[in-house]
Amino acid sequence: MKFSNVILAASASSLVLAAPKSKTKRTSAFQWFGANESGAEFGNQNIPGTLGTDYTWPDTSTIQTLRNAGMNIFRVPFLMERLVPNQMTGSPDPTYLADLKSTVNFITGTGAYAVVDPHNYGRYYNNIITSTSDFAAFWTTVASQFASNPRVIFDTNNEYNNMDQTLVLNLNQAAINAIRAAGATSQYIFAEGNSWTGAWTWTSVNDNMKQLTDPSNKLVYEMHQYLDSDGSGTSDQCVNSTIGYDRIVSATQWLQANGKVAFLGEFAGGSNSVCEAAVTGMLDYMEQNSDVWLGAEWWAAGPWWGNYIYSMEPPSGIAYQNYLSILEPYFPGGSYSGGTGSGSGSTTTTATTTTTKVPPTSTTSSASSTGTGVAQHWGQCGGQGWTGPTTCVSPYTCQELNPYYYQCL
Ligand SMILES: *[C@@H]1O[C@H](CO)[C@@H](O)[C@H](O)[C@H]1NC(C)=O
Ligand SMILES: CC(=O)N[C@H]1CO[C@H](CO)[C@@H](O)[C@@H]1O
Repeated sequence: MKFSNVILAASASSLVLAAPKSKTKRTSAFQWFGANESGAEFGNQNIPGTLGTDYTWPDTSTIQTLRNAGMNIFRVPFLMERLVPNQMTGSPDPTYLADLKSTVNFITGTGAYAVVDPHNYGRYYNNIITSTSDFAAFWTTVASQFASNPRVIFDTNNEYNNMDQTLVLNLNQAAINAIRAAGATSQYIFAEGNSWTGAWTWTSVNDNMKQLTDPSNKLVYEMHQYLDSDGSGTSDQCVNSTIGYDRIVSATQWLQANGKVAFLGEFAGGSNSVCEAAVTGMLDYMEQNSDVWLGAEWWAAGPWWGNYIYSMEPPSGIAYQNYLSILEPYFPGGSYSGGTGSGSGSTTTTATTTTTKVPPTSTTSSASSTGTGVAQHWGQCGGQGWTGPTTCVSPYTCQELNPYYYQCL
């Protein structure tokens, strides 16, 4: 999402009641689930800008809170111009680099993955990056700093858009080659596509991205998907309760047809029942296709979000209050047990394990929950492959949201 598009929609009723915790305890099919940790990319009209005024770094204590809840991946956006000023072939700014490393090392020190995200939309000082060799030089610099940390993930760039399609392909390939040549051979690389890397337009825009090659075979396509009418992630209203599923089906089929895997690097929804159904419908469909979907990341946490409609920042972000308990069942390391009805997302279930699924061989499906009985409000109650309860606790009824997901509403 473009920061300039963000609507700080402070809702008068800012703390809507959290949805009851209702999902039954089960194992997530995802390898990763987490949040963007926004801050260091703020103030992009002020380069380099001043720490504490124009930008900030994520708060490690709130990252720890989300980590304790079971999240195991955090995306750290930053600006290329602040890290490597003046020219992409230049040297890193020592202070900004040290702060980036400190944030990344904190995250990976908890056992989670840190996504190093140049939040630049394929641009450097507002000009589209056209030199693959300069871009490769930038990635040589960055990757060499993190080459020895296996829990770092390199995200080539945030949301390429309005660029030549072959250029987007070539920039990604240049980044991959540079990262591997810098000695970072064990880490995952996330490649983003054109048109803001949207899942809903992936097949029509980014088909050529299947040509990317990675000598380490740890390439993951990062897609983003918002559920408001224009897909920009600027409204707390979702199109309808199935829009999450609707918008990722074609990309899912593309991944399967081409033997690729993906990560949903940005998604969110407003704190209301339509969006909650759309979000859970999308995530359930992704889990059922976990051969190609490795996980997802909420947009966004970060200390400066205030009343932002999607803020996942503990303790008072509206999404933290409303969505954490809804998302917890999808956390890979979590031991979510649900059912306490205690409301806000204050549950802390310490995650100590990390799965090690390697793409693209996983065939895990979460749709095989055993069990009979009655599903709770918001719980899944049907859908292709579902073997769990199909009746709902009174007064809720089981409603088909899509062929893969029926929910007690
Ligand atoms: C939701 O909106 C999408 C896009 O307009 C549409 O294709 C889909 O059928 C809608 N779903 C429902 C349940 O109305
Ligand atoms: C999922 C998510 O929140 N992604 C965001 C990560 O941070 C960048 C920088 O602000 C945003 O542009 C992304 O939308």
